Amino acid sequence: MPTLYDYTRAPSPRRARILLAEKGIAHNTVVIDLAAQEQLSDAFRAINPACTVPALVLDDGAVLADNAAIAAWAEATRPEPPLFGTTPLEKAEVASWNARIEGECFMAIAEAMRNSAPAMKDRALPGPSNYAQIPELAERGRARLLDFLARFEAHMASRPYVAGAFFSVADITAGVALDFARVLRIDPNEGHPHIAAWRARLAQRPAFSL
Ligand SMILES: N[C@@H](CCC(=O)N[C@@H](CS)C(=O)NCC(=O)O)C(=O)O
Repeated sequence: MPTLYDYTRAPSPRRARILLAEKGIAHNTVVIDLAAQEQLSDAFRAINPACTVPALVLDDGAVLADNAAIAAWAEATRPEPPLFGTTPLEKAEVASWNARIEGECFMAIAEAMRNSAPAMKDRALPGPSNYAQIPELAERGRARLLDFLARFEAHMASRPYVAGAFFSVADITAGVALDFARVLRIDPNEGHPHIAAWRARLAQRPAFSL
Protein backbone atom coordinates (compact mmCIF):
# COMPACT_ATOMS: atom_id res chain seq x y z
CA MET A 1 0.00 0.00 0.00
CA PRO A 2 1.41 3.48 -0.84
CA THR A 3 2.31 5.91 1.95
CA LEU A 4 1.16 9.52 1.83
CA TYR A 5 3.31 12.11 3.57
CA ASP A 6 0.69 14.53 4.76
CA TYR A 7 -0.12 17.50 7.00
CA THR A 8 -3.78 18.03 7.80
CA ARG A 9 -3.86 21.83 7.97
CA ALA A 10 -2.02 22.49 4.70
CA PRO A 11 -3.93 22.77 1.41
CA SER A 12 -1.53 20.96 -0.96
CA PRO A 13 -1.64 17.58 0.80
CA ARG A 14 -5.43 17.95 1.12
CA ARG A 15 -5.59 17.93 -2.68
CA ALA A 16 -3.83 14.55 -2.70
CA ARG A 17 -6.00 13.16 0.11
CA ILE A 18 -9.18 14.08 -1.76
CA LEU A 19 -7.92 12.77 -5.09
CA LEU A 20 -6.88 9.41 -3.61
CA ALA A 21 -10.24 9.12 -1.84
CA GLU A 22 -12.16 9.95 -5.04
CA LYS A 23 -10.15 7.23 -6.79
CA GLY A 24 -10.66 4.75 -3.94
CA ILE A 25 -6.90 4.27 -3.55
CA ALA A 26 -6.11 3.12 -0.01
CA HIS A 27 -2.90 4.39 1.58
CA ASN A 28 -1.00 4.69 4.81
CA THR A 29 -0.39 8.17 6.20
CA VAL A 30 2.70 9.67 7.79
CA VAL A 31 2.24 13.17 9.21
CA ILE A 32 5.05 15.65 8.59
CA ASP A 33 4.58 18.43 11.12
CA LEU A 34 5.10 21.59 9.07
CA ALA A 35 4.53 23.77 12.15
CA ALA A 36 7.61 22.11 13.69
CA GLN A 37 9.50 22.38 10.34
CA GLU A 38 9.77 18.61 10.12
CA GLN A 39 9.75 18.97 6.31
CA LEU A 40 13.32 20.29 6.63
CA SER A 41 14.56 17.30 8.64
CA ASP A 42 17.24 15.03 7.17
CA ALA A 43 14.82 12.10 7.35
CA PHE A 44 12.18 13.82 5.21
CA ARG A 45 14.72 15.42 2.87
CA ALA A 46 15.89 11.90 2.04
CA ILE A 47 12.34 11.12 0.89
CA ASN A 48 11.53 14.43 -0.83
CA PRO A 49 14.47 16.80 -1.38
CA ALA A 50 11.94 19.52 -2.29
CA CYS A 51 10.92 19.47 1.42
CA THR A 52 7.21 19.71 0.59
CA VAL A 53 4.08 17.66 1.19
CA PRO A 54 2.32 15.84 -0.30
CA ALA A 55 4.67 13.06 -1.30
CA LEU A 56 3.46 9.56 -2.08
CA VAL A 57 5.84 6.61 -1.73
CA LEU A 58 4.77 3.61 -3.79
CA ASP A 59 5.23 -0.07 -2.89
CA ASP A 60 8.35 -0.30 -5.10
CA GLY A 61 9.90 2.69 -3.32
CA ALA A 62 9.23 5.24 -6.10
CA VAL A 63 8.53 8.72 -4.70
CA LEU A 64 5.85 10.92 -6.26
CA ALA A 65 6.95 14.31 -4.97
CA ASP A 66 4.01 16.56 -5.83
CA ASN A 67 0.31 16.71 -6.68
CA ALA A 68 0.97 16.63 -10.42
CA ALA A 69 2.79 13.29 -10.14
CA ILE A 70 0.31 11.81 -7.68
CA ALA A 71 -2.68 12.74 -9.84
CA ALA A 72 -1.06 11.46 -13.06
CA TRP A 73 -0.11 8.18 -11.37
CA ALA A 74 -3.56 7.73 -9.83
CA GLU A 75 -5.34 8.35 -13.15
CA ALA A 76 -3.06 5.84 -14.93
CA THR A 77 -3.30 3.23 -12.18
CA ARG A 78 -7.02 3.55 -11.54
CA PRO A 79 -8.69 5.06 -14.63
CA GLU A 80 -12.18 4.90 -13.06
CA PRO A 81 -13.63 7.28 -12.20
CA PRO A 82 -11.83 9.53 -14.70
CA LEU A 83 -10.67 12.77 -13.09
CA PHE A 84 -8.95 14.28 -16.14
CA GLY A 85 -11.95 14.15 -18.50
CA THR A 86 -12.77 11.51 -21.10
CA THR A 87 -12.88 13.10 -24.55
CA PRO A 88 -9.95 15.03 -26.02
CA LEU A 89 -11.80 18.31 -25.51
CA GLU A 90 -12.68 17.47 -21.90
CA LYS A 91 -9.05 16.58 -21.20
CA ALA A 92 -7.97 19.92 -22.69
CA GLU A 93 -10.48 21.82 -20.52
CA VAL A 94 -9.39 20.03 -17.35
CA ALA A 95 -5.70 20.66 -18.06
CA SER A 96 -6.36 24.31 -18.84
CA TRP A 97 -8.48 25.00 -15.76
CA ASN A 98 -6.27 23.03 -13.42
CA ALA A 99 -3.24 25.06 -14.52
CA ARG A 100 -5.14 28.35 -14.36
CA ILE A 101 -6.46 27.65 -10.88
CA GLU A 102 -3.00 26.69 -9.65
CA GLY A 103 -1.44 29.84 -11.09
CA GLU A 104 -4.16 32.43 -10.61
CA CYS A 105 -5.91 31.22 -7.46
CA PHE A 106 -3.80 28.78 -5.43
CA MET A 107 -0.63 30.83 -5.93
CA ALA A 108 -2.43 34.11 -5.20
CA ILE A 109 -3.59 32.74 -1.84
CA ALA A 110 -0.15 31.32 -1.06
CA GLU A 111 1.49 34.62 -2.01
CA ALA A 112 -0.86 36.60 0.24
CA MET A 113 -0.56 34.24 3.19
CA ARG A 114 3.14 33.42 3.07
CA ASN A 115 4.20 37.04 2.66
CA SER A 116 2.16 38.28 5.64
CA ALA A 117 1.78 35.57 8.31
CA PRO A 118 4.24 36.05 11.20
CA ALA A 119 4.69 32.26 11.40
CA MET A 120 5.97 32.31 7.79
CA LYS A 121 8.73 34.83 8.46
CA ASP A 122 11.64 33.92 6.14
CA ARG A 123 9.53 31.06 4.77
CA ALA A 124 7.82 33.06 2.03
CA LEU A 125 8.31 30.15 -0.36
CA PRO A 126 8.20 26.43 0.44
CA GLY A 127 11.33 24.37 -0.12
CA PRO A 128 14.80 23.94 1.33
CA SER A 129 15.86 27.62 1.07
CA ASN A 130 14.67 30.52 3.21
CA TYR A 131 13.16 33.58 1.50
CA ALA A 132 12.20 36.82 3.21
CA GLN A 133 8.61 38.03 3.10
CA ILE A 134 7.75 40.86 0.69
CA PRO A 135 4.68 42.69 2.07
CA GLU A 136 3.77 44.08 -1.38
CA LEU A 137 3.40 40.51 -2.63
CA ALA A 138 0.84 39.84 0.12
CA GLU A 139 -1.20 42.81 -1.07
CA ARG A 140 -0.84 41.73 -4.68
CA GLY A 141 -1.90 38.17 -3.81
CA ARG A 142 -5.13 39.41 -2.20
CA ALA A 143 -5.87 41.59 -5.23
CA ARG A 144 -5.15 38.70 -7.62
CA LEU A 145 -7.49 36.42 -5.65
CA LEU A 146 -10.33 38.96 -5.74
CA ASP A 147 -9.85 39.39 -9.51
CA PHE A 148 -9.82 35.63 -9.97
CA LEU A 149 -13.04 35.23 -7.96
CA ALA A 150 -14.85 37.71 -10.24
CA ARG A 151 -13.72 35.82 -13.36
CA PHE A 152 -14.45 32.43 -11.79
CA GLU A 153 -17.96 33.51 -10.77
CA ALA A 154 -18.74 34.36 -14.41
CA HIS A 155 -17.27 31.02 -15.52
CA MET A 156 -19.28 28.98 -13.00
CA ALA A 157 -22.55 30.66 -14.04
CA SER A 158 -22.95 28.26 -16.94
CA ARG A 159 -21.68 24.90 -15.66
CA PRO A 160 -22.01 22.65 -12.61
CA TYR A 161 -18.29 21.79 -12.39
CA VAL A 162 -15.12 23.68 -13.25
CA ALA A 163 -14.41 21.96 -16.58
CA GLY A 164 -18.03 21.39 -17.60
CA ALA A 165 -20.73 18.86 -16.78
CA PHE A 166 -18.40 16.42 -14.99
CA PHE A 167 -16.37 16.42 -11.76
CA SER A 168 -12.59 16.55 -12.29
CA VAL A 169 -9.24 17.22 -10.68
CA ALA A 170 -9.80 20.92 -11.47
CA ASP A 171 -12.69 20.89 -8.97
CA ILE A 172 -10.37 19.42 -6.35
CA THR A 173 -7.71 22.08 -6.97
CA ALA A 174 -10.21 24.96 -6.95
CA GLY A 175 -12.29 23.60 -4.06
CA VAL A 176 -9.25 23.14 -1.81
CA ALA A 177 -7.84 26.55 -2.74
CA LEU A 178 -11.08 28.40 -2.01
CA ASP A 179 -11.61 26.57 1.30
CA PHE A 180 -8.11 27.73 2.23
CA ALA A 181 -8.98 31.38 1.44
CA ARG A 182 -10.31 31.43 5.01
CA VAL A 183 -6.73 32.10 6.21
CA LEU A 184 -7.01 35.47 4.45
CA ARG A 185 -10.45 36.05 6.00
CA ILE A 186 -11.90 36.13 2.49
CA ASP A 187 -15.24 34.37 1.98
CA PRO A 188 -15.33 33.24 -1.68
CA ASN A 189 -19.12 32.81 -1.50
CA GLU A 190 -19.76 36.45 -0.67
CA GLY A 191 -21.30 38.15 -3.71
CA HIS A 192 -20.63 35.01 -5.78
CA PRO A 193 -23.79 32.84 -5.84
CA HIS A 194 -22.54 30.50 -8.58
CA ILE A 195 -19.30 29.81 -6.71
CA ALA A 196 -21.35 29.24 -3.54
CA ALA A 197 -23.63 26.73 -5.31
CA TRP A 198 -20.66 24.85 -6.77
CA ARG A 199 -18.91 24.75 -3.36
CA ALA A 200 -22.10 23.38 -1.78
CA ARG A 201 -22.10 20.66 -4.48
CA LEU A 202 -18.50 19.74 -3.64
CA ALA A 203 -19.22 19.71 0.10
CA GLN A 204 -21.70 16.86 -0.47
CA ARG A 205 -18.89 14.59 -1.69
CA PRO A 206 -17.49 12.49 1.19
CA ALA A 207 -13.88 13.08 0.06
CA PHE A 208 -14.24 16.83 0.68
CA SER A 209 -14.66 16.23 4.39
CA LEU A 210 -11.02 15.09 4.45
N1 LIG B 1 3.83 21.75 -5.99
C1 LIG B 1 3.62 21.17 -4.75
C2 LIG B 1 3.48 22.24 -3.66
C3 LIG B 1 3.49 21.61 -2.34
C4 LIG B 1 3.59 22.62 -1.24
O1 LIG B 1 3.92 23.80 -1.42
N2 LIG B 1 3.29 22.14 -0.03
C5 LIG B 1 3.37 22.98 1.15
C6 LIG B 1 2.16 22.78 2.04
S1 LIG B 1 0.71 23.46 1.30
C7 LIG B 1 4.62 22.61 1.92
O2 LIG B 1 5.02 21.47 1.92
N3 LIG B 1 5.21 23.58 2.59
C8 LIG B 1 6.40 23.36 3.33
C9 LIG B 1 6.99 24.66 3.78
O3 LIG B 1 6.26 25.64 3.84
O4 LIG B 1 8.17 24.66 4.07
C10 LIG B 1 2.37 20.29 -4.83
O5 LIG B 1 1.26 20.79 -5.07
O6 LIG B 1 2.50 19.11 -4.65
